[in-house]
Amino acid sequence: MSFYHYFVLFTLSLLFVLFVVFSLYYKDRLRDMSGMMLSMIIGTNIGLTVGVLLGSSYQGNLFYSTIYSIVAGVLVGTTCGIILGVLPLLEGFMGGLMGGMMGAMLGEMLTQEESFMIINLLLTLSVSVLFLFPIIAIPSKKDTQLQNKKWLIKPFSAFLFLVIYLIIGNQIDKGMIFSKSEQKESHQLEISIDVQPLQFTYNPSKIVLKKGQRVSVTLKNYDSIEHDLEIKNFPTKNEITENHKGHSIKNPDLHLHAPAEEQIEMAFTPTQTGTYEFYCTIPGHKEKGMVGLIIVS
Ligand SMILES: [Cu+2]
Repeated sequence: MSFYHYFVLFTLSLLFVLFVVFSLYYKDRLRDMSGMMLSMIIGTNIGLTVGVLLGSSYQGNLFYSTIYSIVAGVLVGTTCGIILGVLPLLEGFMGGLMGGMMGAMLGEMLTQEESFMIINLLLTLSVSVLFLFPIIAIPSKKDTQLQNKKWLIKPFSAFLFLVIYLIIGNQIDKGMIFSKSEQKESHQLEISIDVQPLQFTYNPSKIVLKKGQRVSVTLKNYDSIEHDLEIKNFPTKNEITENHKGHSIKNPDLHLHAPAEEQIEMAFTPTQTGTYEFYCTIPGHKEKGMVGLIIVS
């Protein structure tokens, strides 16, 4: 989860509290239809926002993003509905259900960047709903007094505050993502394995890697015949983990093939701890000593 996720979740929680407070404050002055509309918009909007957020962050896991966003939408929608009446309750429930489903599907189809834009839009909509409460409520004596005062400045400053709030939320996140990717780059491990002429050994033959740390392995073949390096059942992140150079091998998990007096490089990220054996697949080479160990800790 990036900072932006926390920012959005914090904003949503804050909105949830505000929706409840507003519902309690205005419940006696809202007609059934008004309450239905409000809880429907609130449920749908929250469901959509959480759905887009989760759908884009957990791509390929539509089931969980759908369930979680429905729960969020239904929770917020029905809570406001309970306060406002039976029909608003049903409307809030259905709104949350539909918003969660649609949001998760939409998020699944979007990249993170695109989803952030949609989320900002949905957050703006959710905040706007807060202003709907006083607008559609039956006016009280206190309100008519208030409306005569600088009514224009209030929505304008609220809008300005919202825009600045969202921009800050986005900017801080961009800064965080940038520094994170820089860290990742500099933390890549570089390992080089030599094969000297007529030696039939890997140098070094024991390599220690860290789980989750990207590593770049270079196989340097100084011999006048070809050599390779293969590891069976080696769990890595889905990156290119084969470098055949015209060599055909049945689905190895990791394969590096270096023709005579050439070197070959490959980067991957080990995903499981354990000890793995690597060896040369050229007939006879393993037996002559072309074996080594990779320890992932
Ligand atoms: Cu070999």
